[in-house]
Amino acid sequence: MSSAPTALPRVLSGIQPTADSFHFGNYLGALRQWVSFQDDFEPFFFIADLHAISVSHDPKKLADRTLVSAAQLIAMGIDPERSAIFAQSHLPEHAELAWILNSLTSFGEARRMTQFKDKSAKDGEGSASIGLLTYPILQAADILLYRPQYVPVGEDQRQHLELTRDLAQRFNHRYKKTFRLPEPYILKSTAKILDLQQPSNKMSKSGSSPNGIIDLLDDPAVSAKKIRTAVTDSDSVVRFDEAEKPGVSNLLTIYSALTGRTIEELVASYDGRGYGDFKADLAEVVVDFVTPFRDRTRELLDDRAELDAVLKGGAERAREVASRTLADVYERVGFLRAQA
Ligand code: ATP
Ligand code: LTN
Repeated sequence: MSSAPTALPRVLSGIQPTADSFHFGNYLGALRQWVSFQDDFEPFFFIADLHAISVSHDPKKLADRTLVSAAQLIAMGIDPERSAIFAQSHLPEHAELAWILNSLTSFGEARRMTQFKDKSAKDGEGSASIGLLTYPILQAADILLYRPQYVPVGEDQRQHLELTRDLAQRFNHRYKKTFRLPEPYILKSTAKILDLQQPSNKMSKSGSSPNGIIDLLDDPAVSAKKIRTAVTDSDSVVRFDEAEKPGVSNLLTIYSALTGRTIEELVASYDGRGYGDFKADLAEVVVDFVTPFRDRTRELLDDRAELDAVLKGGAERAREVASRTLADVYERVGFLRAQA
């Protein structure tokens, strides 16, 4: 069985269940790398439902979105036999370690995080939740509990990974070496997929307009139309130039990532052909990718008992590791040991 002890280095990552579907930014920026890490690492992948409530959320949708997230992970190739797939809220260890790390983090350090600044600017910092402020500290706990070597994420998470390393070092220094310093794994070419309508911004569940984001579970015909109407520029030359042609370059990045064809090859094959053909072909590539993905996700959602079993098994495997790390931490911090 895959739950047998293994000497492989670990990989860990998480994603929030903040929407009804993942999008191409999530997939190309992070999730695809999760899939390929399964071969040579012991993988832990979780749905960050505790993080999802740090901004306003609909409690009636959270559980369903957690299940849809798990189904999508499996549909894209995360194999429950090899990877522990679990819901963050099923392991109290995450919140427990977060509390301890809260006590090691300064207020100024948390407040400087770009994501906090961006997300709290919307309604004013004074009304942002403390959960949004301490979000990266919970993320550090998520990671450090498993002592992973790599954390595959998109570019927007780099700063949170740096804080995680700082906190690990601080704890190791103040108490005793306990945590491994994790390395972010950020694939440069797809680290930041852009909004199709506003290619100055990243594609995002919370920030993109409906036409700027391609959801993996969207109707494929709708996704095709979004590609065909993506913002480009007026010179009609297919060329990769992120500064001058961010819209076209973003489409080239997506095209190349989905087909394995290099950017140079694509640029050469659309030489002199204009944007119409280019967008129509990419639309087809996207449809061919999302159609089986959507069908598989639906099939998985039809077997609720099986999904529950996957999450239960994943949580058990995760707990074996997380509870051991947390016990070390409690001992090192100096808490009185509870008697059995
Ligand atoms: P939200 O807008 O609600 O913050 P999000 O769309 O940014 O959500 P997350 O759940 O925060 O999605 O991110 C999941 C993973 O996807 C992270 O590793 C993140 O770095 C990556 N990611 C998100 N958006 C992009 C993007 N546009 N390009 C590349 N990677 C991305
Ligand atoms: N903040 C991450 C989600 C996340 C995560 C983690 C990623 C929560 N905990 C631990 C990697 C490791 C995001 O993608 N927005």
